[in-house]
Amino acid sequence: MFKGQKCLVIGSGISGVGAMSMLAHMGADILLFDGSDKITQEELEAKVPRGIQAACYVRQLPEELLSQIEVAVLSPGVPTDIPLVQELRARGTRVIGEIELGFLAERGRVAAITGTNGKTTTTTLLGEIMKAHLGAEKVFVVGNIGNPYTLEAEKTAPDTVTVGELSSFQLETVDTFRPRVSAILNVTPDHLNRHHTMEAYVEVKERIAMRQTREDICVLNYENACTRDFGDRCPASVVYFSSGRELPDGYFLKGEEIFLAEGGRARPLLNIHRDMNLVGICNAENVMAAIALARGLEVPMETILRVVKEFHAVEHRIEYVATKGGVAYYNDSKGTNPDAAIQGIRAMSRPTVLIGGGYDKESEYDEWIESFAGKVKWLVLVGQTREKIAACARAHGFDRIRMADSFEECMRLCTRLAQEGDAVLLSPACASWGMFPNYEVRGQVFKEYVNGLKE
Ligand code: UMA
Repeated sequence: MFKGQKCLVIGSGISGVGAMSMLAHMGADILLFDGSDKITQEELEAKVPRGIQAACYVRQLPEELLSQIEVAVLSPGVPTDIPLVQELRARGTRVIGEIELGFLAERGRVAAITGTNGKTTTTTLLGEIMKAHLGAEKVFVVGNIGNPYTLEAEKTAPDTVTVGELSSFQLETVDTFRPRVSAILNVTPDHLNRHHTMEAYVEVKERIAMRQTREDICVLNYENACTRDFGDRCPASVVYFSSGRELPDGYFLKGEEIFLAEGGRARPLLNIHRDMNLVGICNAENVMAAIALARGLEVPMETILRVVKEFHAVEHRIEYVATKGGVAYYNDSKGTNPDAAIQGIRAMSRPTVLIGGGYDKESEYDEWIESFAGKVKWLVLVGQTREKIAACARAHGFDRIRMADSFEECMRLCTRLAQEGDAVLLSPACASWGMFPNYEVRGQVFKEYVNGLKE
């Protein structure tokens, strides 16, 4: 496959690097393109992994080359409607995403997880369960979590399992991708600047199950209208989970207990307070999804529950940092959209000073503001979206707002506003871009500041 073919890799981030490595092993003739107006020819050439030959093109691809390209591999961050991609498609060139390329080399079973929120926690937890069951060397955790599929796919074998966190960006360009088990945890408005409409965003998420059949399993959230409705048209066998009602079949949360129901008979599996180190209903949902996925991969329930009980929060997701001067600090930098940030607020049990704002993804903030419900004492805003959020908050009658010009000023304000017994929560409802390279760095800066505070 691809031997001797001219393959164009678009994007020189970690996905592009993974794609180049895999294509090189396949004997492809590689071209690397990056459209960034900040990158130089030398910088792009330096991105090509050692030992690999690739012709590099910055910003402009020579017209005469376009007709020679046989396959184009897109990085997730590259929108599928940019002129270059449209032009290639118009010429009949095969355009695939980096995930699809990885799948072409897959020899084992695949578990794929998507959803607006909860993906990383569920993926990490399922990865841990599979490692406990099969041994760490037989499990690959890949995708949006930060590890390109194409760097691992060639190591797979019939007895390995690949656990993939897939974003909507990645699902846009899958084609033959068929996971043995999949999950759509929830779909709420996000990335509308890329997908334009909610309908398009939902459709893209559903592509995770597009090639599945009744022999495969798709785990869906009964409490999310989008995923519940998808159950009726999903080609896979559906397993539902619910945090809001008892189900005759599937997993549900009742009081503090998670139950497994089969044919109308339910048995308790674990207590979300006693047996879990994760906080919030959203995490009970993530745990139910991970259990359902692991069961779909034939892991004994005993192993699953043992791992769930030992599992701790993923970094940057409602992560407790420290208590300083009686104030508890939580890092939820991964709260990059209003829905994720709502989960962050729900998980707080103290009066909260909330940090919001960042890159504008054209989100609406009304529901997030409404979820403050007496719990948020102060809203400290920073970044590109701060005026938009402030206007929305005032329209909802919330005016305990402070503005910060920098992240550091924002931290100083928070420590001044918070009193003993309060919480400070970084859960900004916006991406970090513009202020930080990614949410990880934003969370790291927050934690460093907190850890540097006096006791
Ligand atoms: N580029 C172009 N043309 C464009 C757009 C981008 O050439 O039109 C170039 C950029 O100049 C840059 C490169 O593409 O050089 C970047 O590619 P990329 O944005 O796909 O970044 P990668 O480093 O390959 O990382 C991607 C994911 N990034 C995005 O989806 C934006 C990572 O998810 C993922 O971890 C990684 O692949 C491995 O699978 C990050 C993310 O922010 C964490 N995801 C979003 C989210 O979680 O909300 C979806």
